[in-house]
Amino acid sequence: MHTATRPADAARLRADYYERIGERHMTPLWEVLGALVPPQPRPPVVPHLWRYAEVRDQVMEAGRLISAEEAERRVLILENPALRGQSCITQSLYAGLQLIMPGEVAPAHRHTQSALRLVLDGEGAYTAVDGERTTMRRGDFIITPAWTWHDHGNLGEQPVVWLDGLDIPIVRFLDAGFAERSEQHSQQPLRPEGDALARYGANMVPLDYQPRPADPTRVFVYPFERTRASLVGISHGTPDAHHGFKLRYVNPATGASPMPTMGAFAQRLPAGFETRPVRSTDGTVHVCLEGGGEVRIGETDWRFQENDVFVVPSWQALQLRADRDAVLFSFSDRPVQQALGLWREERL
Ligand code: GTQ
Repeated sequence: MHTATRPADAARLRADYYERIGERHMTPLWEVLGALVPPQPRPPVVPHLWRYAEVRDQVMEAGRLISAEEAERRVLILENPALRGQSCITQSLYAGLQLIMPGEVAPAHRHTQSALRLVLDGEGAYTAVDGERTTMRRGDFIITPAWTWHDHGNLGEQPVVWLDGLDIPIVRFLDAGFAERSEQHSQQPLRPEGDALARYGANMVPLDYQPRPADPTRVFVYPFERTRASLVGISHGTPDAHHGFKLRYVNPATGASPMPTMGAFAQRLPAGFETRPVRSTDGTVHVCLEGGGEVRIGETDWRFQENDVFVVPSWQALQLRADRDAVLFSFSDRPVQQALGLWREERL
């Protein structure tokens, strides 16, 4: 005869069972399935905005506490408030503010992590990538693809600060990180400044250059002057309701993102323009380069101005309003998601 198990007994039986299978390093899927396969993204990440005017003094203070030499890279990591201690701004992206003082060198090294820089404050610094230097000017977007040698230096008289964006969490997740320091403290220039841009960044490439689809671009600087001119050049007619006037940076030889793991974007919002809410699966870091306004992420509103950095978690609606003509830079893991067939966007 069938006897119904009382709920309390059932719970005890299960708890006992979980404990016994646990001893063999097994656990029941049915307790976690909803969290493992959620109906839509539920990132642990929270939206956040770092006001440059509020953090600048503390960034400069690092310049008195440690040298670039000793630090190797003198950077304040922008940690997502919900992921403290994990050195990341979203689950897949790292961001930080790097400072280099006049006369300093951040020594040459290379790693399998890809890096991008967005120059924010000060003049006179350079980044060298595989033997070529580029002078860092405000708004310039500079890349150091995986395994390229890079060092930074400051030949000017002002402290220079830029935003670093790296795919550190992706490489960590994949356990695919390698790094090494160069014997050359500061790379000996092999080519004059501007060589890569002339060869690969002027709608032409060398005759025998045949990049593979996922190769990073040899163009390692996208000067802000050019980006800005393009944004102004497309600012006739009606802005896109969700994005304003927005372009994505590409590897000019392939049309793919400049580096395989991170995509980057520049957008212009005319004064008074308000975007309609849009959400996408790529959590995104934004930087205000010009102007200012208001940003709404999910339910939170912030005012932003020049050099402020904010992070939008996956699948949270983003809405922007410009008080003054605004130019924003942003980056995300979109190319990874697109390569895997995962990327989605919803225009609300
Ligand atoms: O400039 O090479 O923010 O290696 C973190 C790791 C910057 C860099 C970072 C790095 C760098």
